[in-house]
Amino acid sequence: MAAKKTAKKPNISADELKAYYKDMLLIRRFEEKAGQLYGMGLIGGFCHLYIGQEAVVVGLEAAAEEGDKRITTYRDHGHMLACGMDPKGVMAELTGREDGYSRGKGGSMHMFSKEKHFYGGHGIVGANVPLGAGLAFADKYRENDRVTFTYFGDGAANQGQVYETFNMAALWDLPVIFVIENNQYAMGTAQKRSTSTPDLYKRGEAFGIPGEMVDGMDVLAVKAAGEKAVAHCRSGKGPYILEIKTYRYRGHSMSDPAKYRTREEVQKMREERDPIEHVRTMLLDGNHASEEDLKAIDKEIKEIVNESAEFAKESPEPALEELWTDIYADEIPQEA
Ligand SMILES: Cc1ncc(C[n+]2csc(CCOP(=O)(O)OP(=O)(O)O)c2C)c(N)n1
Ligand SMILES: [Mg+2]
Repeated sequence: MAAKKTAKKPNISADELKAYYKDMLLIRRFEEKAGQLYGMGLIGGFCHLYIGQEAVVVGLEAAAEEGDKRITTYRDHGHMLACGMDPKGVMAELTGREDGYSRGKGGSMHMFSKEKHFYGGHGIVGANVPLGAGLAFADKYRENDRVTFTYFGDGAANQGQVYETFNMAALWDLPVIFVIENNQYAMGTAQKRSTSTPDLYKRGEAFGIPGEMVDGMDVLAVKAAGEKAVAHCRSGKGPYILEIKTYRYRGHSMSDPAKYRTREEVQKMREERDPIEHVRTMLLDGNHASEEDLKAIDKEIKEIVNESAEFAKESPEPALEELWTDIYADEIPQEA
């Protein structure tokens, strides 16, 4: 089976490029705002920011089609925004308010959207991987041509349940893309300290699952690799692995003192590999947008984010009776 490195860059229109710029900027500014609200005590509990990794989810969403599914870990705000969930509902959930996606009872790691085929938001490392294969199994069973994007980290990639899932997904040719977001750290542990064979895209070889390594700081490279993986899955050839090399700028969660890496390491990444700056430069150098155009986009995004924060602050906390709702399903769920 093929295990090739980095995809070729496709031709792209100015409008598309601007759309990716916008989508990545929305995630960046939203996460910065979430960090601020956390500092002010308006967000409690766990909160894992996605800053630095924006090109991964924006590139893959560009390769997805209506009806495709996604499931991810606790580092999930970017995934929700990229698949079109409302920033107001996400921010209201982060702040534990009634208008949040889980009515204020789920918080950062537990949001879902049936409408956008977003299946969470999971706090247990690795646990969403078999669930993702299960979603793909349902689609195979129903004989539609949907694909499931199952995201997990480099740390999760060392878990046993991942390989049990690979086996079944390959055995049954499930239409699932295993997206390993390799941000090079699992909490405070660098990948080289925890992983015997660092090329995670090769981890499917024993099961006959093809894999590819992708530059996760380049949204176009991610999109191209995503399109290839989607075509593979949709044509009935079974699962595909994308190891997407990326980097998180912030700590593992809001309570991370970040003593396991130097400031210089983070600074170097920000200065030399930032995925948003990369697209910004392409837009300006290619004369696809002026400084003024980009300023207007920045303003628009800032307004969306500020509105989401205001909305969240004004939304009430859930009523006490809500403690007793959403515990058991009232009816047997039917086809999604
Ligand atoms: C089963 C389990 N073990 C341990 C933890 C604690 N934990 C939370 S995140 C994490 C690191 C996971 O790292 P990685 O898979 O690389 O994802 P990243 O946080 O980098 O996105 C650990 C060990 C957990 N939530 N679940
Ligand atoms: Mg990681």
